[in-house]
Amino acid sequence: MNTLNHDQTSPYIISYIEEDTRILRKRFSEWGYLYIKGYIPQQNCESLLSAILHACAPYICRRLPHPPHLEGEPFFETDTVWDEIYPKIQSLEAFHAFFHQQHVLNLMEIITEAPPFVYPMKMARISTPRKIGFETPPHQDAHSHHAGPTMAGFWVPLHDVNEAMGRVKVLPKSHKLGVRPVFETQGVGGVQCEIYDSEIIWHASDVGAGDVLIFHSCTVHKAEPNMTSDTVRISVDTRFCDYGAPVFSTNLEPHHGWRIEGLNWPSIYGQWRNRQHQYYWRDYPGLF
Ligand SMILES: O=C(O)CCC(=O)C(=O)O
Repeated sequence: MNTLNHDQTSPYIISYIEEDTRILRKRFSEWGYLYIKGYIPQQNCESLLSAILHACAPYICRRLPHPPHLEGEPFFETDTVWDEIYPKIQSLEAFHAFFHQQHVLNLMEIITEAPPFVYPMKMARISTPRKIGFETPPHQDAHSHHAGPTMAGFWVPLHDVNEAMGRVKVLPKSHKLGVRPVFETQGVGGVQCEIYDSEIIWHASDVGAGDVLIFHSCTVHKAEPNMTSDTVRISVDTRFCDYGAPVFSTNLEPHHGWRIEGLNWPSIYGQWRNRQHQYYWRDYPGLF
């Protein structure tokens, strides 16, 4: 296990949507991730970010052209402020619909090699400054989502993110060593997986709104701490798999629905104008 903490960082390998599908798949299988710049149109990110910020008022504000900033005390997942604003974010139709855009499904089908199933559980990440040590620890989604090898994570920053704001780092090729032992730790999710001594080089880059990071279910990834004085980093993510692949039942719940009272699908769907993305998962054939 790597206890020396002498990590080095290299930039993400950039992929281009214009590349041949076979090349993209080969790179994903070789490195365990794909990073595509500007895949999601800026206006889609901006409109979702505005809606999320509306839900975060008065704790997080924004003075354009600056990124979101914290008003008041820092918080992280499960803190009182987070529990107050998160149900409002989860109730946004635009938040869920973001992952069902045809444009996104087309991209994910390159990886899933079959019509993709969008996990019902959608996550918004709010990384505030002055919470160092509470950032997402190194983990594999195969463990946290009880998922098989054909599941992939899909992560999108809603505004430009630099190193100080806390980027997402991936451990290249780490998916090749299977699902690792975990131990309890502080931070989002509460567990971290083992990192081996030879695993020193991580990949991360400053990213722009609408860039997409797709990672294999066994790729180890983590968040850097937010070292700014008042900037808040906001991103969204979910998981995809080939339709019919096994999906563990907890992924059909709203994120944090297990601990925030009243955060359930009827309350989330209550004010939506369109039913298309509601309960689409009910008859999913691969549930266990
Ligand atoms: O955005 C973050 O802080 C963490 C994202 C992550 O770890 C994930 O999507 O699994």
